[in-house]
Amino acid sequence: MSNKNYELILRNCRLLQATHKTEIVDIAIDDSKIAAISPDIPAFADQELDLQEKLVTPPFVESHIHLDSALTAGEPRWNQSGTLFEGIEIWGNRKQKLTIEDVKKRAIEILKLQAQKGVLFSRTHVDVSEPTLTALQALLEVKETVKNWMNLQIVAFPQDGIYSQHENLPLLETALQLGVDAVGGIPHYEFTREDGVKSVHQIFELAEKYDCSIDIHCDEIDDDQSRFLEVVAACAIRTGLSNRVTASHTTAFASYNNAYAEKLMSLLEKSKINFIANPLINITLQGRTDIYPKRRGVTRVKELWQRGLNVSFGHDCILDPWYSLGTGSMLDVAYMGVHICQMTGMTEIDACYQMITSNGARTLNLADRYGIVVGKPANLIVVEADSCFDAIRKRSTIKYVFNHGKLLAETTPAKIKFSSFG
Ligand code: 17E
Ligand code: FE2
Repeated sequence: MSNKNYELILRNCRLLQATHKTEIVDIAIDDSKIAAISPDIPAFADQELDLQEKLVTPPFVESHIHLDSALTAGEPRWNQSGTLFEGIEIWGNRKQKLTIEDVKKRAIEILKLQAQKGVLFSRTHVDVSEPTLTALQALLEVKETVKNWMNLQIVAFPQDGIYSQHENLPLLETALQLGVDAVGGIPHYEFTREDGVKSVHQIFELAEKYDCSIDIHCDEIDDDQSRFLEVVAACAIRTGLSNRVTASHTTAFASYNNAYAEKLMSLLEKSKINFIANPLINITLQGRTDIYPKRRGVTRVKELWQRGLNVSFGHDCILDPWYSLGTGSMLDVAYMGVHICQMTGMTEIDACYQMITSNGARTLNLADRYGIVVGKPANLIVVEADSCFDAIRKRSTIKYVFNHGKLLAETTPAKIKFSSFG
């Protein structure tokens, strides 16, 4: 018997091995890191917890959210058409009333909601086509405030387009100087196709100048002629920035003809960029100009995944002008993804779990700090399930959230008591 004394040992954890398989192990935690993983750790700990063979995985990664607009649904009015464009118009109105306190309060409320549901890494877009940069200043403060329990990345997102007004480009550059993690864009919303292409080149120049990642809202429209993804992929290949580049949404990819889609896929494979689909929002915002048949409007998730490209799922919105629902639960996101991407096979459902965990971590470039591996920070979640399939099917409760070896949140599953069937 070893005389080693750990701070904490989690006994009987169901840990993921290769796809489908799990094994029961003990996990020892010391000095906020994972100190040992073994079927039976013969040691003492200051504290031990028997997890009774529940699923233990790395935390969820929320790879795409807009915290600045979260919790503003209905202000000043509801989105009647349900389109992206009406959402942008309503937000254009609401954002004139932003204050630092208003943004901070809503953002922290959402981050707490996420943390409680097992998210410890989150990437938010923040609108920087607003002359005071209030939302950005607030979120930079929030990032600092939450840093001990939430790893927050910020993308400077020019919601109104880079070239729609003269001041937008300088505003974007000021945002980068203030220190963000990534630069964003919205090429399909620029006035012309030429402006859209130019905006992508501009974004790459800025990323190189400020040494940051790229995460572009790309082709978020049902227009089969919206083809900025190929420009993003080509720029990624030419600059070599590949794994720091992400194309979010790419909903038009679902409308491209298959001959073009096939050619594009080969380019994407060369580019090795990351993709983020937002199933809850894509199914809601897209298809609005269709009568019947109505498009699903989600990008070719299954095909990208089959080609070995990195795809993650994001929530995108929680109660905002684009989406009046949202719970913060990544299992809800994956559940919708399984359905609208038709990823209902057993390995496909497991892949959808990866799309809310390790694939998101890859997009956010978290390799040094993500995963249940000896030596890494002890960030993990305990799920009331015995497989990833089970977790998504039941959208299980996240029983414990461990952050750097400390219990951050605990949720007790609802108890149901029948009185009588008589
Ligand atoms: N802005 C945008 O351009 N697209 C979205 N899906 C959201 C905001 C939520
Ligand atoms: Fe978005």
